[in-house]
Amino acid sequence: MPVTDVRGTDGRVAVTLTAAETQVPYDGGTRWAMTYNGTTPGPTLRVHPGDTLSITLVNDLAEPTSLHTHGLHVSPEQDDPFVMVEPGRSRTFTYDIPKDQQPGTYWYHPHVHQMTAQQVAAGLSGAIIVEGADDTTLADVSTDRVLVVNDPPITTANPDEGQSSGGSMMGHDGSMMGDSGTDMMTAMMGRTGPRLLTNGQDGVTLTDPAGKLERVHVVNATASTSLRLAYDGAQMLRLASPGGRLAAPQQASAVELAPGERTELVLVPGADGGTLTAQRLANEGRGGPTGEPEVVARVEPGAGADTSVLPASFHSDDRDLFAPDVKVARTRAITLDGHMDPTIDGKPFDADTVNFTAKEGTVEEWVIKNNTPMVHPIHLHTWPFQTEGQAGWQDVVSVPAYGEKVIRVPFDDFTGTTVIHCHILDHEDTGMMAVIKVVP
Ligand SMILES: [Cu+2]
Repeated sequence: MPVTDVRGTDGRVAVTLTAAETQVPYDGGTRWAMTYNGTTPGPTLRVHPGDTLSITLVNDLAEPTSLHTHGLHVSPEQDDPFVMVEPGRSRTFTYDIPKDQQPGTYWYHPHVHQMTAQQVAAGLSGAIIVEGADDTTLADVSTDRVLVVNDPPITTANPDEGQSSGGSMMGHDGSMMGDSGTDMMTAMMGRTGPRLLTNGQDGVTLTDPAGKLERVHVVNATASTSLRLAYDGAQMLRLASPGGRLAAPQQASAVELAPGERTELVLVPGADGGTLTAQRLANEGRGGPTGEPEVVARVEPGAGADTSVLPASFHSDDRDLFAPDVKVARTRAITLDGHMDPTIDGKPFDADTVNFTAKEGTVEEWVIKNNTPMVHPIHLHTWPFQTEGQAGWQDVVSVPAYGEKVIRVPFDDFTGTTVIHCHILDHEDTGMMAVIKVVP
């Protein structure tokens, strides 16, 4: 089933997304999924900086759901992780996409504390592509694709049915269940499905005239799995970090994406095309590869030939937050603790407690220290940041087991209250989330 595009006119993009349990086509039959408008992933929303994006979320699920526009630099009032839509209800969310929003690949998904992992794993996700001037040039020389990768349960019915009523009980495997209805092993390791799917299928086939450049926007929409992408065609070029375009395309032999992260790649086909694969990385210890590489996309040469070339440079936000002249208003030490019950600074998530207060217009340095044997990919809403030693902008930072990462966050443009959390969504659901308030 192809992923549909939603575009707007005159600076307005409007869409209704109906979340529901659906049977979707899979492997010659069907499988159970949670879908937006009957598909997983949901439609790709294509917007421009300065646009108004209006999403009416209709909840036809049997449980609350919500909406988060991951990576967009929009106000916490508009992208509010505390607003839920109850079953049978609907709500319209309006997002004013700023004029300085970096063109790139973003995504939307539910953000319901204690249920985010199961809803995202079940298929509730879709891409948001912010298009700028370079996208017009790129569209002339490449074929644009959106590849949403996830690893849902492959099943005929809701695997969490009857397991989310609270209290502790025994899981399918005999292990104890926590309050969110998830067995403790899953809560600790993060849930995975049996196969990586791309746009809901076991890999997609991309056919174009021989030599045509394939530009792929890849979203890691898994609930808990970091991925290593590799390509065996002639060449793979990385055009963007998760938070926006790089100044120039970079040749890459592999690209790692934490859960929630995105990339934009150009696949240069060889004479026989090429195959883009993803290998899962462990959430424990050194985060090494586990299992075999799985097919994301096969590039197959079709009729005709194409010799287009990529632009040598792009518009990018080239601010360097680690430059010597950047004034750091505050340095904060943040610790990731707990193994069975992961926490931030030792405190489990409480929506009514502000954990961090920052001042609008300042740059903060966060030293994030991980005291656990697992990798934690930490995501901050609203404000993209830079990570020491990494190119470009990010909105997720993977902090290695017993290691630390340093990020710098510019709290530009908005005040308000939002969250930081682990994007191993089972960790978010069990408490590895904190409230941040930005004040004038
Ligand atoms: Cu985590």
